[in-house]
Amino acid sequence: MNGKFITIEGIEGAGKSTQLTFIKNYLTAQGKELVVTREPGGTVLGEQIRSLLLTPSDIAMAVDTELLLMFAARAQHVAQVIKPALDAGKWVISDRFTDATFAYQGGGRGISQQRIEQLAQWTLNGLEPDLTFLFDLPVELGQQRVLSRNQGKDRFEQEEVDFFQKIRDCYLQRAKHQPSRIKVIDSSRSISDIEQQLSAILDSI
Ligand code: Z5A
Repeated sequence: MNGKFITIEGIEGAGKSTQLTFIKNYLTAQGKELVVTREPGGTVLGEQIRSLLLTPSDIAMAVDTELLLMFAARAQHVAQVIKPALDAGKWVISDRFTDATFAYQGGGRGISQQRIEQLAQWTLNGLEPDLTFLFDLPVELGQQRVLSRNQGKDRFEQEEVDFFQKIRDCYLQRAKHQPSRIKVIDSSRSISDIEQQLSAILDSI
């Protein structure tokens, strides 16, 4: 039997890492065999590409370069980690996947959704998450939460509020068009409220 593929999405500071731990513990307690991974990254090669993508640099990265690097990392991730795990009946939880490309490189950078769709068809061969949690909150609240962590900003985190607003809008638009797969979670609520909502959804799949 094939395993399930769950992805976690949202703007920065939405609480993905926080809730990833909850989801992992919840499913492990049910005896599911899990692979927990992330994008960009998830493989040795993918983590090297992640470093190229996230490290701030004086050299401006062309938007198409950014898009192709995301898909290069993803092609390796799917071939080496995601597909073999699902074929072996394991559950895969990925912190971000292709919805992030539609939101960040599409909504944020302005690349057409059609162009991204072409790359998705080429590299994914029909692979789609069974369930996606979209952690949603106002951009300013997400930024406040990230600031309170007191870490340096990566290349994306250096962008302005307007960039993240476009990303949030694009994510919500995708959720509106695919409501059975993409579940919107109101991340401005308390961690325990969110956990209750997540467990109810996880129990239903
Ligand atoms: N990217 C892209 O452009 N295209 C793509 O295709 C892909 C990715 C796959 C790396 O992502 C970057 O890659 C990302 C998009 C781009 N850039 N950005 N921005 P990442 O996922 O590694 O990085 P991130 O989005 O910046 O994650 P993050 O900042 O770590 O956010 P988070 O994981 O969602 O938040 P958190 O660490 O769980 O929570 C933030 C703080 O809030 C923390 O102190 C928590 O304790 C607190 N928190 C969490 N939930 C709550 C609630 N409910 N109440 C109060 N406080 C809370």
